[in-house]
Formats: sequence, structure tokens, C-alpha cells
Amino acid sequence: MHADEILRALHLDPDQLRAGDRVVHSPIDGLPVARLKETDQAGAEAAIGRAAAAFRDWRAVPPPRRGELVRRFGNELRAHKDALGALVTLECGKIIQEGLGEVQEMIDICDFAVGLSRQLYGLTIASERPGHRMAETWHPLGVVGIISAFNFPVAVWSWNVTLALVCGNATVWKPSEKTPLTALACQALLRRAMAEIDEAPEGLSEVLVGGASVGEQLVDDPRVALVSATGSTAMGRAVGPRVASRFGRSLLELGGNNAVIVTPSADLDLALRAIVFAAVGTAGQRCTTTRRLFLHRDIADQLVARLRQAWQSVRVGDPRKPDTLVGPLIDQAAFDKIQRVLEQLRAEGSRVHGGERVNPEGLDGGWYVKPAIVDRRGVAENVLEETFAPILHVFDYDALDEVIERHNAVPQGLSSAIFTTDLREAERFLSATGSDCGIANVNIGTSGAEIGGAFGGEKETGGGRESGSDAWKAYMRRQTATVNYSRELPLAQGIRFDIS
Ligand code: UN1
Repeated sequence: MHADEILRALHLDPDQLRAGDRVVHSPIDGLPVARLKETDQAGAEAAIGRAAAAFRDWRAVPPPRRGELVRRFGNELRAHKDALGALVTLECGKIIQEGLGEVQEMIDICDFAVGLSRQLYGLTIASERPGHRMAETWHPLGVVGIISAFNFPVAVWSWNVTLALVCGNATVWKPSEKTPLTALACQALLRRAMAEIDEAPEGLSEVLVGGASVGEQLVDDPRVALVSATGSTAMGRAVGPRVASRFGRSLLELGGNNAVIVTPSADLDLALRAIVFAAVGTAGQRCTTTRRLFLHRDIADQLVARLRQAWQSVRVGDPRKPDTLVGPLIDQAAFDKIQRVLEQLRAEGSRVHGGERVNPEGLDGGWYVKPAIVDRRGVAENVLEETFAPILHVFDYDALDEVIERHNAVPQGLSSAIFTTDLREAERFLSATGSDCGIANVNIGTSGAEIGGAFGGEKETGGGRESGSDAWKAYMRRQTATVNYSRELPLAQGIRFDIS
């Protein structure tokens, strides 16, 4: 499909997307696909104001009715899955399968949120006083600011917006400046669903198109009760303290430095397939991408040989072609960064395989790279920094205790995996003395989590949890309510305070 056809299929008018200064390039060939009008300071101020006003109405709409909006949004996504998937591919360079997968992830979270809209459970608590009842109620929070990254331009927003909406909040979204088109498409689909729900006020979902300054405005505005931000640790380091300084809440989903351990008992065929997907899929540009691989010395030679072969044969190229497995990097800066990192590793004496530029025919302006493997067997030191690229560092180990220490000895703590058929090793990895990450898998790679679980990680990953389980609680305020239905006034802690 041609770009204009994709945009029209998503209810966007291509002519209106050519009138601004912000040029959107496709990483597929580097050519411009749109010129968008940016949101200026006054525009952002007004958008946050509309969201704040919308919140005042929306918070009083019964949650199952709020769920009805999200159900209809899910139906819009189903009806537009191919077009939105194609736009994700066009704007961020993901292969078609992954573009579609991202839209499926949106549909799944819609279903989850609809179910949630009839739950939002609170606890009842045993009161120490006779004739008293204690309960916890979850109330809507306010305006939720969503800052998202280029690599999951639509799914991560959907985790936030669907939960925020059923929880009774309004949202303001600042997408990555590299992927604003997909944001406008999502907004158009959500607005179609809103048009079918009388109670849905204008301003329930706002989008800010722009760079860091508009993001900062969202971060600093006291009307924004929660800032949910996905991106680098550097971004989180800037956002977290700023939101905290005004006593706002933040939910941070930052860098990962995810590792896989392969033990001697592992099913190596299965491990190989999982590692390839997790390390080179999405061109290594997932926060859950496998960056470090620890192989037991008994199986290391064998597996490294097979991995190198797989790395050589992986098809890099046009993400729109069905047999491509690795599409382009997001831009030249990403390519240059890979070259710098690999150059330094070579200078330090590491054996680097891959990492060369690939030039698919007719796509000269795109930045394609052969995934790289860095063989660091025999080297004890760790990789402490995340390079958002398809570079896999391979280490070897002798003992499980030792490798778990090395696995955890990095500043980040998002996702982790062990490949083993030994119950003791698997359970140890999942225990309190095992992986210190927010996500820990057995015989599954580090990426590609389902929406039903809470998603996020520890340490410099930011500590936030989004998506499934009880992550919805971050989007609500908790109220402890105690009711006295007796004729007495017993005080808590048995305090006596008689006035006559
Ligand atoms: C991200 O890269 O920011 O688990 C999110 C995964 C996806 C989400 C990744 N479901 O890889």
C-alpha cells in the first residue's frame, strides 16, 4: 500500500499532513512521508486544559460505560489492523509481522481493560471498633500524561490509555518526535469510538506533536497527576525528579540490559530460536531485547557456532517484504552509535562478528545493519550500558551461583531468561536469590511479553509497572473509608477523650 492509501484507510487526510514544519521520515528509505504542524506552548497549555475539563465529567461516568468506549476502540483497531500495522512499519521500520503484532497487543489490552472496567476492586478491612466498617475505594486520578518511544509507537500508549480511560482519567499523549503519524492515526481511531459514546467528552484524549520542550511542559504541569514515560534511562532521570518536585506521580519504563542464561541441560534448538528472535528481532530496538548471553562452558562452543550461522543467514532488508526478519534502524544516529560501540570493542580486543551496513536495493536512504555478535568468552567484565541496537554480547560461565551474580551486576533490571530443563536451576533463577528483574522467564526469550502480566523493571529501569495484573492501580487514587454505623464513638487505639 502507498503511504497516502494507508493514511486514508486510517481516516487521516494526507494533504493536511503536509502543511507543517516537523518532517517525518520513513526509516525504510529515509524519505519524508509527512510534514506535521507542531503543537506550540499555547497549544499544549490548551490541550492539557481540555483534558482537565474532560476529566471532571468522565470521572463520574460508571466504569463499565467507560469500558464500553474502550471496547469500541478495540473494534476500531480490529477493523484497521492491517492499515495501522502498515503505518507502524512505514514510520518506525518494524517488519510487517511485528507491526501487526503491535496492533494485536493493543487489541489485547483493550479486551483486558474492558474486563477491568467491571472490577477495579478494593478491599474491605476488619475494623478494630465495634459497629464500624472499613473499605478501600479506588477513584479516578486526573489527567494522565503519556510519553512514548519510537520503538513501540502505538502499543505502549495503548497500555496506558486503555487503563487510564477505564479508570476514569483523561490523557495527553506526547509520542516520540520520530513517530507522530502513528499517534495521529491512533487518535483518529479513538475519536471514532468516542463519537459513539455520548458521555465521552471532547478532550478525553489529546496528542501533542513536538519535541522535548512540549514533553517538558507535560512533565511540569501541575494539572497532570501522573506522567507515564517510556524511553531511555537518561530521559527518566530528567523526568522522574521533575515530576516528584511538584509531588506528581510518575510511572517510568526505562532502559533494559536483558540477559539470557543457557545451562548445560537446556534444549539448545529451542534456546537458539528464542535467542535469535529476542536479540535481532525489531532490529534490537526493544527495551526487552536480549543484550547479554551467558553460556555454560560445556555448551558454549556448540551454541556460538550455531548462533554465528544464524546471524549470518538472518534476512536484513525491506521490512515490507514478508521474508525479511530485520528491518532498518530508526536513523543514521543509531547506525553511527553501533559503529562507535563496535569500534571500541574491537580496540579492546573483543571478537566482533557482523555490524556492517547492508544496502537493500532502492532503499539507499535507510540505515540497515547486519546484527552483531561480540564474543567475550573468557572475559569477566560485564556490559553495563544499553546500546539500543542488534548487538549481542556472549559470555561463558562455570557455576550457576556465579552467573546469577554476573547476570544481576548491571544497573538495569527489566527482563531476564534462563534456558534449562533442570527444575532446580529454573526455580533458583525465579527465587529471591535469582534474577533481580521485573520479568523472569524460563525457556522463553526476554522479549515479547504478553499484556496480562505487569510489565516493567527494577533499578534504573525505573520501577514502574504497566499493562496487566494490578498495574491499573497506578492510574487511580486509593481512598480508605471508615464508616461508623453505631451510636457510640469508640476511638481507634482505645484512646479515651471524654468531654464531660
Ligand atoms: C518496549 O520495548 O518498550 O515484551 C516494550 C515486549 C513487548 C513490549 C516491549 N511486549 O517485548
